[in-house]
Amino acid sequence: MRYTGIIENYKDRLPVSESTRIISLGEGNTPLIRLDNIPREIEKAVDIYIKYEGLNPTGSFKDRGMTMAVTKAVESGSKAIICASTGNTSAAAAAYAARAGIKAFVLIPEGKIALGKLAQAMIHGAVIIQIKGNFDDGMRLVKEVAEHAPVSIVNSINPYRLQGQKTAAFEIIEQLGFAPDYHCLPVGNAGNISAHWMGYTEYKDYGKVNNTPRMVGYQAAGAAPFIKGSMVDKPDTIATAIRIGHPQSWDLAWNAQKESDGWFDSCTDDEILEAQKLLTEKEGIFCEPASATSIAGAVRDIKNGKIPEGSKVVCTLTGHGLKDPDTAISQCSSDMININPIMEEVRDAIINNM
Ligand code: AN7
Repeated sequence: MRYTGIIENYKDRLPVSESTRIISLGEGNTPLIRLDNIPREIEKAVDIYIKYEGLNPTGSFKDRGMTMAVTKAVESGSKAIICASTGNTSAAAAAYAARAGIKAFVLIPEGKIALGKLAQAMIHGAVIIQIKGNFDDGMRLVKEVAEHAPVSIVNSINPYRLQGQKTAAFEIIEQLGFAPDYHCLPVGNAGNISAHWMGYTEYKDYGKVNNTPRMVGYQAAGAAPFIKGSMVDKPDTIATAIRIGHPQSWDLAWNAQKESDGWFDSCTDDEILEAQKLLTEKEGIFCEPASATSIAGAVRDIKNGKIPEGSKVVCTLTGHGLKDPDTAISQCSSDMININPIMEEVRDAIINNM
C-alpha cells in the first residue's frame, strides 16, 4: 500500500475524524539507522540508532507536527497560519500552507536563519517578516498579534503540533520492536522531547511495550535555559535552529525529564560541529548543526559511562544537513585542492591524498 503520511497511518491515535480533509506531504516513516563505525571508534559496546528526521518532506521533524496543525487549521476554517521560527518551522509552515491553499506568515530573526530554510520559506510563497530580534521576540509577537488578526498559530504551543510529533516515538517502537533505553534529542523550545515522551507513554499505556526510555535533552551551551534552570535572555549558538532562550514547552519538558528519570545537559558549539563532522565522515549521515547536538551529548555520556555499555540508544537527527550549507562549507573549505585542467595534476592530487 502507498504510504500517505502520519495522519493516515496513525488516525486512530490522532484527533481527526473520517470527514477530516488531511493536508499531507507523505511525512513520517523515516529510517532508523544503526551506527556501525562510531561505537567502534569510541570502543563502547552500545547500540546507537539514528532516527533520521531530516528525511521528511521539508527536511526536518517539523513536518510531523505541521501536517496535524495545518489539517486542523483548515478544518476549523482558517485561511492563514502564522509562526515564529528559527527556520525549520517556517519551511514546514510554508510548504503545508501551499499544499492546503492557505496563506503562511512567518516571523524570522534577521540574519540568523540558515540559507536552505530561508530558500524554502521564500519559494513556497510564505510572507516573510524579518524582525530585528531573536526567536523569543518573534514568539512573543506571534502570540500578541494572533489576538488581533485572523491567523492560526502553528508553533508548538498549538497542541496539534505535539500530537503529530509523538508519532516519531510510535515509529521507533515499531521499527525496533521495543522501546530504547535512552532517547537523546536536541532541545530548543522543548516541544519535540515532550512530544516523544507523550508517544512513548501512550504506547506503554496501550500495551504495545512495557518500558519507556530515559529522555535526555541536550542544549547548545549558549542557549541552555534547562541547564541554567531559568530563561536565557540573549541566547547564542552556531546551531541557529536551537538559538532559543525562552522555551515554550518548559513545564512539559521538565515533566518528561522527571517522569522518565532522564536529564538535561549542554554541548559547546565546538562539540556540536565535531559531532556533525563525525557523523558525516564516519557514517555518511549529514545533519544540520542543531541535530548533531544529540550525537555530541550522547557520545560524551557513553564515553563517560553515564549511558552504560549494553544500552540501546536512539538519537533524533532533527534536520537535514543541506539546510545549512554555509556552516558545512565553512568547516571544510581548507580541504579543497585547486589545479590546472591537466591529467598529471589530477593524478598527483590522487596519489598525494590516498
Ligand atoms: C533542527 O523552527 O524552533 O525543542 O522555529 O529546527 O522541539 O524546539 C526549531 C527547532 C531541534 C528543537 N532541531 O526542537 C523552529 C524551531 C532542529 C530544529 C529543534 C529545532 P524543539
